[in-house]
Amino acid sequence: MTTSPITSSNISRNDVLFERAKKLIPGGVNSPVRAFKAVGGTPRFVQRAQGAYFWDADGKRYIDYIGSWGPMILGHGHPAVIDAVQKAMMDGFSFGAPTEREVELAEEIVKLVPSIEMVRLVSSGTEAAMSALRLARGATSRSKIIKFEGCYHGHTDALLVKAGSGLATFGNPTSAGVPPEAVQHTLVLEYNNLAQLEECFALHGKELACLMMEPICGNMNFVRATVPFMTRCRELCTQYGALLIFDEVMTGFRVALGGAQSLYAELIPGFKPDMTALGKVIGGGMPLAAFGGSKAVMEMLAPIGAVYQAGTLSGNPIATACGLATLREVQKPGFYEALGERTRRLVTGLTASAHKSGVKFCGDSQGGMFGFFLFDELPQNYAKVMTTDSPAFNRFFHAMLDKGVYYAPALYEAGFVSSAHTAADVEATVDAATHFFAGM
Ligand code: HOZ
Repeated sequence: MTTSPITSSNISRNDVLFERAKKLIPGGVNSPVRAFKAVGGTPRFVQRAQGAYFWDADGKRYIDYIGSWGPMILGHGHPAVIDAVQKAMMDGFSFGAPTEREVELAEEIVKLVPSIEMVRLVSSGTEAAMSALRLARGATSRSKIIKFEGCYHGHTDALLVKAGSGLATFGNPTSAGVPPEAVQHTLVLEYNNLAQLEECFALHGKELACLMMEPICGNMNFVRATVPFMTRCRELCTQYGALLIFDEVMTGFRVALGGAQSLYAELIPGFKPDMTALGKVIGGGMPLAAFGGSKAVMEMLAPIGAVYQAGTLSGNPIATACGLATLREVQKPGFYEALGERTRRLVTGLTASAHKSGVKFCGDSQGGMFGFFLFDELPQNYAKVMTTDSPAFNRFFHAMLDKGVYYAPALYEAGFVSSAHTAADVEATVDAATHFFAGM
């Protein structure tokens, strides 16, 4: 590894690296939200990570509430995962031919997510959502799609409109470079707005290939679809022959073993989506994602069906080993109960501490995923999330960063707790926030 010359010990190595990076990599980062553009300051360059922590280029330790934006549900460097990856690595990196591990991972996914009868492995959440969309269009021979404002489904052209996550942070309703033709079939509705949903189906229902949604939206911080809204999404899709696609890239194996769909199935009798996009946790930190659904729909994919989809690194042997080891750990008894309890304690602790200082604050969590807002009550849609006092959020972010607590550097992103986070980590986080709230 080459090191930059540092002439004074006062110069942060994060700053040095950021300057170097900016000369070569647009914005100095390989994914925009990492750049700290919304919150200001210098991104932390990660040197190494273990358990619930990572250390930056200056050797400072942080309690990590991003966990690679979701995948690290076991924390960093879990021994069972390291072992599986090391063994897989010795057998070869990539073959471009099928392996037994892909079959094993498919078996695990099908076992854990009842709506999925068949699955295809891909390399990123963007690819999973893009492929699910193409398959839905192929399966229905229709073009129009519904997406919701604030939901982010990766950076496929047709879905890159009024999206949350990095796009929201940069204040763009949609990206430059997306031709109007690419989004002409994309109907964008307000999340949790029943009247708009009814009206849209009444007008376009018979032309709709699918409705794609994040059931718990982690790209406008943390906003749940209400049960009546979800019920109507399902009913209307069934009535008009459109496919209901759940983007569970964030929520899959994160909010519950069966994903967010298992939670809605507990509340809505017989509920299941038609297709699901998965990512993050199923790769355990390696580039792996998937999309799946009923056998009838999935068999429309090449090489059996007419919908083309492919990838050189799809089902990569090391990534599948990492994902399999991760999925085996999360199935251990009590895993989600303990994770959910720890995450709840974080959110209730922060809320109580803010309220003690008279600061408006509310939060929500499910399993190991959480969000919080500087509001009195939880928002239900993107327009409300957009009214957040972002300078106050940014001050909170930096105060926490100084104290070694790493939250997402953007108010539109959910946070993640891993099984490696201890009660002491949560307590230290709440203590750090208490100081900030007291001075607010
Ligand atoms: N799209 C991710 C946040 N929702 C960001 C991924 C990254 O920057 O690593």
